[in-house]
Amino acid sequence: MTDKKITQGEWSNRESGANSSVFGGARKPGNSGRLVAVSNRTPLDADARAGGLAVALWDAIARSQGLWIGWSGEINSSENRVRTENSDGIDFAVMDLTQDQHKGYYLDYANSVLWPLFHNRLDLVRFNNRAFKTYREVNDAFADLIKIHAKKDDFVWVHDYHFMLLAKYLRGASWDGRLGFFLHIPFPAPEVFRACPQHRELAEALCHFDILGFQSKKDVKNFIRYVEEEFKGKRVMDEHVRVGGRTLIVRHCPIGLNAQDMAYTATLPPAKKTGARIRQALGKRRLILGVDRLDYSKGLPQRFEAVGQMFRKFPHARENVSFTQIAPPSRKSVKEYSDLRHQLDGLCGRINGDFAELDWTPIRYHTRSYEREELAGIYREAHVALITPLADGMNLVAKEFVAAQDSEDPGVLILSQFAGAAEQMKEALIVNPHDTEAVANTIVQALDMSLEERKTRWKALWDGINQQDINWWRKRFMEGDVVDMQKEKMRA
Ligand code: ADQ
Repeated sequence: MTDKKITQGEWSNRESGANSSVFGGARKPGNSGRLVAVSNRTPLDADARAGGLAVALWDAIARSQGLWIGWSGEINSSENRVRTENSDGIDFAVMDLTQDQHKGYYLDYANSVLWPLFHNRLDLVRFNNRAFKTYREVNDAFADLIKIHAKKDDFVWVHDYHFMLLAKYLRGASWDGRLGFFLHIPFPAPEVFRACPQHRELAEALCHFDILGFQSKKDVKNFIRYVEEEFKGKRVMDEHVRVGGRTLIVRHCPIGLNAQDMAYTATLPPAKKTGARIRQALGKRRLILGVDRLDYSKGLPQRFEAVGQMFRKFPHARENVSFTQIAPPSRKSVKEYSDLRHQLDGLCGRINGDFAELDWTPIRYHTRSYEREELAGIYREAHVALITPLADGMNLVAKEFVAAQDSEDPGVLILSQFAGAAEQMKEALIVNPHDTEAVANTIVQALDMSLEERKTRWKALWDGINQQDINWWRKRFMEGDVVDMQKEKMRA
């Protein structure tokens, strides 16, 4: 593959380029096309199949007879073997990665540079120019796969930080079809992003998409400020940014969940059975719950410290509550994750050592994963959910917890100000996860909250997540595209 590094000169030359319509001049009156999703993992993976993204996109892809493109999940020693198959009415085109690509693109660049950088953890970033070359190579290979399997009137919707360069490579190969990108994780402040040696190349590549969707208003602001400062971009309308001779839509588009389905699942027998088991184990005590993937962005050590402080400062709480944290390890091979695991084991041991009674364990910490039905039952049984990430694109657990509650006796959500969800879920008790004393006080406030206040807060939260659910999110992302298509149809 050719080295596609972009120099500042090349970028500014394009400012006077001819390709200047909102959709790069690609839109033809009345074009319909299919929906083509591109994501690192696809629902061909059993693990991803039940996830929100699969649910959100499945019907829309099936209706448009579209397809899903991504990594097969297989590591092949020498070649990018491509497999196509139809599963339940959806076509898939998935590609193996070679061992070197898996290491460079996925482990060393996506997971060890982009993930910590975008979650504000510069201290954990391992910048790696060699891995970036492999990241380029894999993006280029997926661009080729898209060119083979997608058609020019399709809408290609790319997901997440694994594929930030795709649009640039497609445009470079004269692809003028519609391209959208949704970032599931936060977009960092420009000052943090600039620490990355490849920041200009990554951001410039993003500007080749037609629509960029971000989880929070803060992410939108960060991105726009970056292109204004770095590329002399200009906001020309509410959502339109003119940069490098093109106009792109930059949209605030918070992801939701299938709220009705989660609410229903929480009332089914498997959820009830799980709830009954927890009740039996807790006896008269109430449950404070944390549910996360084991990740340093989720603020687990600070959360454990806050719970410890709560037991220290409010001795009466020791008789009334137990804290359960569910956090299955997600990236076992990465050192930072095993360090975190050790840190949590230590904290848990210390707090239990300090406060446990013969018949009571203050902190229970489970590293096993639970089925969706079981999780629904666990959420419904919890009196307080403690969701305190240090940085999080959205955090769907917060929304799932609310959806699973009994409207007559709902639990209380304590939510970090640094979760994207905090912009929407204002009726939660919002906390700064670094302020462990304030979090400890807020737990007690939640435990003492009257039924009336719990119901009022819950109702407002439920209305929000039910209205702005997963289908709302998908439609919102596609909105400009649809609106624009309609305008073009009317003009035709
Ligand atoms: P994640 O970081 O994985 O996703 P999150 O949104 O909290 O974070 O969870 C996604 C899903 O994983 C939820 O449906 C949840 O039920 C499930 N999950 C989390 N912990 C679990 C556990 N312990 N056991 C079983 N299931 C668990 C990224 C971004 C988020 C963004 C999502 C969606 O980091 O900020 O909300 O994408 O855009």
